[in-house]
Amino acid sequence: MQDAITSVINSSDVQGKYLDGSALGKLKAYFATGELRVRAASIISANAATIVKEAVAKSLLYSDVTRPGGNMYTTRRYAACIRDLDYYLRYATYAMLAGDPSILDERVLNGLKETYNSLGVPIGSTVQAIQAIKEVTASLVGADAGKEIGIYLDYISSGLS
Ligand SMILES: CCC1=C(C)/C(=C/C2=NC(=C\c3[nH]c(/C=C4\NC(=O)[C@H](C)[C@H]4CC)c(C)c3CCC(=O)O)/C(CCC(=O)O)=C2C)NC1=O
Repeated sequence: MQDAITSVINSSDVQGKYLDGSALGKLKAYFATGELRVRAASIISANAATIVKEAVAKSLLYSDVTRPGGNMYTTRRYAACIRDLDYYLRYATYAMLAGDPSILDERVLNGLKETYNSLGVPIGSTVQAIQAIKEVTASLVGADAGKEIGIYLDYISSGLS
């Protein structure tokens, strides 16, 4: 896992240089949004279960996936789906705090698409639910912080697609 600081320093070190203007700009932006991101993480952790529940109500409930024959049908599979969405929100929150998506590649997306395909988990519906999480979260944390967490929820969505 990397964060905004190690990522900028590593790439300067590879070139044997001090941080240049663009590297320093990245760090500046990271520090300037630090408080915003920490505050958002605290609101998200206090409301994670509600966020996931509302997102599911907005996107998946009463759709084909929850009906008999759907991939979320039966309590076990419904619970697996909720658990997956909770993983996405938690790891997106970690990535937002780090200011870097590498943790998502390493711990979430690695092999996920193949797992979903082999279990028949519909990726389109999953992406819809992740987008609903984005909306519900933004309405709780505010537009600016919503944009920050949105970057990493979108990263998961594109990684799955
Ligand atoms: C932290 C990293 C991590 C991730 C991301 C993860 C995902 C993950 N989700 C799984 C299953 C699953 N995932 C879903 C999810 C859904 N079905 C739907 O129709 C919805 C659209 C969607 C929810 C949005 C379901 C229903 C299963 C169970 C499928 C089955 O066993 O038939 C499985 C297979 C093993 C299991 O059932 O636990 C994995 C590995 N596991 C991990 O350790």
